Amino acid sequence: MSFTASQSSACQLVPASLFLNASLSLKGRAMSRLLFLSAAALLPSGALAQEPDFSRAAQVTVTLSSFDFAPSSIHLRAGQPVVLRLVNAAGGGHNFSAPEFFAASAIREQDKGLIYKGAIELRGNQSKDIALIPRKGTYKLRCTHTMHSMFGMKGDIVVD
Ligand SMILES: [Cu+2]
Repeated sequence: MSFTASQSSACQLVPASLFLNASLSLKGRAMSRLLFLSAAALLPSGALAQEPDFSRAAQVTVTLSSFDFAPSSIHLRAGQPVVLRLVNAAGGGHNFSAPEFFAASAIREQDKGLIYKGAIELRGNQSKDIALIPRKGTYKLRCTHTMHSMFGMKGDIVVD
């Protein structure tokens, strides 16, 4: 910026610069509001794009008992949303432990808390639903409760 002749007439310069600042900040505010609005408009669709529609997902029931998974070989389609319904038919607790499977899958946001250290715990006669999108692979499944897998409580999950 160069101040030449106008520098002497400060009384004219000051209001002009105030006006300029005011119009700039108005523009800035309008611009940030516009950016905010477009960001807000993007958020819901972005969230939808990330969170798939599980309402029409196939449901696959896995029954846990002492000491078995039924079926012991779970077959899923890669990339297809699915709701795993885990049903503990036993009076005692069991878990559905498949750390590699869960790590490879896209878990529905609200269900992430069901998994602790790669396993879903079920008290006696408890059921839990977990929605996810599995990734191609073969994964080990077992119950990590003491001796349960030795007694036969193990299986696999085949995703193709
Ligand atoms: Cu068990």
